[in-house]
Amino acid sequence: MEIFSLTGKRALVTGSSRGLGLEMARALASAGAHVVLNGRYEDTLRAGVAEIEAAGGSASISVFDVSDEAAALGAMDQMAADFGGIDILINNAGIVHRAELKEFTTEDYARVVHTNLTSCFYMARHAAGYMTGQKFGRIINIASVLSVLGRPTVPAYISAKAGLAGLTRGLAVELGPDGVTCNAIAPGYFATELNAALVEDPEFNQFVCDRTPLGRWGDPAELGGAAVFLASPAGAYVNGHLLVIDGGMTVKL
Ligand code: GCO
Repeated sequence: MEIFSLTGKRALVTGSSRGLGLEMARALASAGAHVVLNGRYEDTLRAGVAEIEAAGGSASISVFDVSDEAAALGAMDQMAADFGGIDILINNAGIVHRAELKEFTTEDYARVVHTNLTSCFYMARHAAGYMTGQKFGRIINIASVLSVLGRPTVPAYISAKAGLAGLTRGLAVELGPDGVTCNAIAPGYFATELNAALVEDPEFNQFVCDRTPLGRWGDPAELGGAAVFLASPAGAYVNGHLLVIDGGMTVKL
């Protein structure tokens, strides 16, 4: 459908060798975008490209660690040089560290905030340079239900994701006048590798199923449509929004 078409668009999805990132990359490619997959390991990225190409899509790889600013910005310059610009940036790469507060070190806190929040800031700042020049751009930050909720053992993750919701608003108002929108997607509990330990924990698994009105974990593929919507003409007037995709978890008392 035309309003959901991404034909001709060039997208970078960070952390897209697996999980939510790979599913969003797949969805953007099926809507017609050329998608640059990013991660730290070339082999897994190549496998992702092969899957996308087998489905008739267009994709390539860019190997870098988002926590390395120089490498990340250099890779973005390379992408812009290779494809003539950058239209869509999905800041998806993220890590989690779980520990009781008394054992949670300042180094671990800083590492999570750097990867999950600060890297999104400099990726967006650099992408915005290309996007404002062409008067078109879509920045999509992958936040979390933990942008607005809390739970024990993940204080750095919560801080970073709450900050990302704020960063989204800041960028939305600053870049809007130049035709660039910035929105966030806040996933609930999805059965990804990042959450493998939680899925395998019978008590946590039960908690997620009881707490979620739909009664189950999210399937990573269920995030793709939202990414396409926000990047496509259908989402042209959506700016600064936090789109919660959580099976109803955050509206349940
Ligand atoms: C956790 C999880 C979360 C999820 C997700 C929740 O420990 O609670 O790892 O961080 O990944 O972001 O929506």
